[in-house]
Amino acid sequence: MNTTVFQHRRLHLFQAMADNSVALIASGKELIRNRDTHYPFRPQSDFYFLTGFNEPDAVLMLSKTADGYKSHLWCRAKDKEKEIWDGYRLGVDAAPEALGLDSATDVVQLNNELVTALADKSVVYFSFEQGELWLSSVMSVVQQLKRRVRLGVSAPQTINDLDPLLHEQRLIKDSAAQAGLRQAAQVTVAGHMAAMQAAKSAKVEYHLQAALEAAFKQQGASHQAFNTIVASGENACVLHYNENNAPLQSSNLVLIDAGAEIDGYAGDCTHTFPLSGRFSAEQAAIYNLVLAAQQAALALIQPGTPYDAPHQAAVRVICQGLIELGLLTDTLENAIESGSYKAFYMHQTGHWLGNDVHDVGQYKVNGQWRLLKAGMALTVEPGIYISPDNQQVEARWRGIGVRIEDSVLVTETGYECLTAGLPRTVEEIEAWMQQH
Ligand SMILES: [Mn+2]
Repeated sequence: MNTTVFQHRRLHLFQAMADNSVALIASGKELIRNRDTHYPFRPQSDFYFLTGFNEPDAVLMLSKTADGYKSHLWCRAKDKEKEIWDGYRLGVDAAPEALGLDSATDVVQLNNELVTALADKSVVYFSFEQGELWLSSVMSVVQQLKRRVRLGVSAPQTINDLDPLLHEQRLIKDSAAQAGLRQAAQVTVAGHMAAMQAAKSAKVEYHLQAALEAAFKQQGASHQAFNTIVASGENACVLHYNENNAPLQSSNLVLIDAGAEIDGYAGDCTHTFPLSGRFSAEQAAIYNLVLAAQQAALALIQPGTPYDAPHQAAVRVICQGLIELGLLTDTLENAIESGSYKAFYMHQTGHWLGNDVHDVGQYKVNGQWRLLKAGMALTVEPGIYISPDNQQVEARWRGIGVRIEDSVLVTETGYECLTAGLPRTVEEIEAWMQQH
């Protein structure tokens, strides 16, 4: 493994840490699914971001003192017997060189060795999001150190949240993160293409899921970045639908929201298309309106734009369009002001994207929407969902749900669409499905 990227990231974090401080970052534990069967393990993103190390039961410690910066890892020791059953372990001896760290010891020593590690330090950082993991063990170490005060030992006086420091760093993607997101997005697009290709023969929603996820796996995805949504017809009006088991009807649209995770980076893309290969007039009208809203939002993606502005632009286009189609009886300004459009569009237009599909980083700073900056990655995903129970609209509109989502990277001059390559207009989709 090339450790340069991770060493550089750790250096960046060291520089942001207080003098005479220690940061603790855990990879996480394997979770039991039932009896002796586990969920697939995936390390905590913060840990993986700083180490590139994939094993459970590991803890990274960054220690910043007058003597300099030191990186230490607690990890599982080699164990021939356990490795026969559960697989390879890097082990304590190989870890420092393999991961570019100063030292490593057996994770069973963690609690003992923490006492020495925290002695005479002023500040301890850990993720407050994972506070329950750390609070009691760190406080127990602090108490042990306080009892040694007569020996001239001092205990840390401050416990700080690591999340703001590390998550601001993760928010601005370095070149390795940008490359990772690009790759995850390309695999994600290939999966969506495979699902479109499968539409001709698919009988049930999960047939499309199988084609999509097979393409992900074929191209090296380690996981789905989140549970795949394959929502045909009115199921598209359930935002996080993932039963994916309804029989397909050719007169319906299908909304597929899915992303491949590859090398710790998430893809995220939503595509909506007609199973028959042809949009009905109503389906095309809603689709075109969502696409226009997405284009209005995308047009604002550039450094200096407030985070919320693309959402406001999408809302305005959707309100105007719903009024013109007779779906919303309201004035434009009143629809926006009162939020009456939320019967059709009830979510935000996007989120940060990175190691996590809903990635870390503040959306507001000092109560103001933050300004977009080169290196940020986000999704742009407006939608319209007409409930099958909506008695306010003509029956021909009910049960139509459309979302169009792309992942973008903010550049110095605008944005790069990471999920480009899917047919996106009504004409492009119909032509593509004719050809395939
Ligand atoms: Mn999304």
